[in-house]
Amino acid sequence: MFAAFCIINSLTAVTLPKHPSLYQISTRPWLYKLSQKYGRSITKLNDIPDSELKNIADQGYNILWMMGVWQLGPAGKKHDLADPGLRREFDRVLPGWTEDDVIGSPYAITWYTLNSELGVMADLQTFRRRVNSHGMLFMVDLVPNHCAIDSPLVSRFYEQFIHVIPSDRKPYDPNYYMENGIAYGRDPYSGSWTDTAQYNIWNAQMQTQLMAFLRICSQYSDGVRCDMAMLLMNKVVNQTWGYQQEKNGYRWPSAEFWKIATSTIKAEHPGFIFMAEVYWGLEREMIGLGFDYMYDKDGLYNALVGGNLDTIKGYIRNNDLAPMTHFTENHDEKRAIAEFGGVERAAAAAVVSFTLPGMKFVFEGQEEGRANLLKVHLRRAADEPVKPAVTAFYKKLLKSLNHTVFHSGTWSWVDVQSTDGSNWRLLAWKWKVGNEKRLCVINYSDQTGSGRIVLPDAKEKASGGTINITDELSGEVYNRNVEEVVSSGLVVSLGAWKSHILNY
Ligand SMILES: *[C@@H]1O[C@H](CO)[C@@H](O)[C@H](O)[C@H]1NC(C)=O
Ligand SMILES: *[C@@H]1O[C@H](CO)[C@@H](O)[C@H](O)[C@H]1NC(C)=O
Ligand SMILES: *[C@@H]1O[C@H](CO)[C@@H](O)[C@H](O)[C@H]1NC(C)=O
Ligand SMILES: CC(=O)N[C@H]1CO[C@H](CO)[C@@H](O)[C@@H]1O
Repeated sequence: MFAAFCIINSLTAVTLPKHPSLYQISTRPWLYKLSQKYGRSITKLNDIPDSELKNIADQGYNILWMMGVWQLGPAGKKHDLADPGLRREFDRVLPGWTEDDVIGSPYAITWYTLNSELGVMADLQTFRRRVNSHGMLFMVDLVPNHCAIDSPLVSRFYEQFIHVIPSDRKPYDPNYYMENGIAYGRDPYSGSWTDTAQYNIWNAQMQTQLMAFLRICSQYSDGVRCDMAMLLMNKVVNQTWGYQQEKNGYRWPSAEFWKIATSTIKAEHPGFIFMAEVYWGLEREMIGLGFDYMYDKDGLYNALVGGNLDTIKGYIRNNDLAPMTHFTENHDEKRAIAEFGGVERAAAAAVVSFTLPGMKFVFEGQEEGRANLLKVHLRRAADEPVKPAVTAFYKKLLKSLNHTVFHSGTWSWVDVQSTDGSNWRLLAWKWKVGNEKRLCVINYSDQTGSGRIVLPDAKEKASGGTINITDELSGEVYNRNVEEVVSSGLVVSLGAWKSHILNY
């Protein structure tokens, strides 16, 4: 969709490859973790040691998404402490939690100014330049559907929010409305998010306000991750709030907000990245609205969680995956090890997800094998040891992925032929750029799978009738007869949930 480009604002020109890698950090919990690690208080962006940023960059990431940098109000934390459902969840995920552990959801933003715990706006600019100086782009959040209930917008601009209709009488339904009649944020399928107030994107002043927030993001970062982006599509607004809109005299707008917003910002900041959190099969419609990357949850993630190989193969073969962002975990999902039921299967899911076209998306802690949930309302997850086997696996995987062939090469599906009838268990594809080739084979099943893979381009690096094929995940080298590999094929056999990334 776009070739490598330069970000004009950054001190160092940063180029983004076609298939980039993104690292997500939950900012305040990460600072808490760093404080423990260094044995001193690290609460400001300015306090973050440069070695930490260098270490992330060295692993090959192109984008650093610092989740939760914007200003919050006291109402969020107060809400979390008062909510019996949340308190029960805190008991479950963080036994022995204290009030200090509750930090308020970063998705209940009062204003787009740096969270005062983290510093002042100038520090955000400095931090962005530090991230850029390590060769990474800097991404922040835009929460376009709602703000915190204690945002100054709520008390000043009633009409910019979805609110009660003229025939409603006090007290308003507390499941949907604040006392003043403004609706809590929600999507068409869930209950209200009672720490937030629902924007009315069909109100012209609200559109102007949201553009102003987006412009702040575009002046202080290189891209935004747009929370629940599809909630602003006119058809979704009508699905959720059609009744209120009609009774309050709002008409379905002729244009989509995102279409205007993305084109305006991209004209001002060429190369600015829009990433959408999006579900419900609406992913591809976001492309037309100007988004560069879409969450691949309903497609790949759910297929991998489900585990049906026909579904997985069908999805991979029948869709253009380049505009999608692939993850096995993020702050909204369980940790991969918990969701996929173990280290082995989570590793197989990671190899599948990160060797496909599109963006590779890793959540901080994943590469340490964390299994305990880090809830957005809390500053820490329950303690658990780092899993050395997972750390070693990610070290090898990230090293292998940190190559032009995966970032800018050409991807193609590869057929696995039968040797003993178990070839259906294996997924295979390859990447190629110039003479660099990688064959990825994943046994995404719970039993050994074998098959033959014909590699017509294996002769390029052969000598003396043989070729060395190196598995970048295990380090093992297979010396094979090249004629055989080219004609009848390379025989591969993988144990349950095992993978190869073969360099040949
Ligand atoms: C929009 O919502 C209203 C109220 O629920 C409904 O009557 C109308 O049919 C919806 N419009 C469309 C095009 O779906
Ligand atoms: C990733 O590639 C960069 C640039 O080639 C290099 O500096 C860095 O050490 C690599 N990291 C790993 C883990 O291989
Ligand atoms: C394969 O690796 C071995 C051991 O490093 C080396 O001696 C041999 O020349 C290599 N063969 C090819 C075809 O590269
Ligand atoms: C190449 C490879 O990984 N082979 C493995 C195939 O699966 C069997 C059974 O789990 C293992 O013993 C092999 O090492």
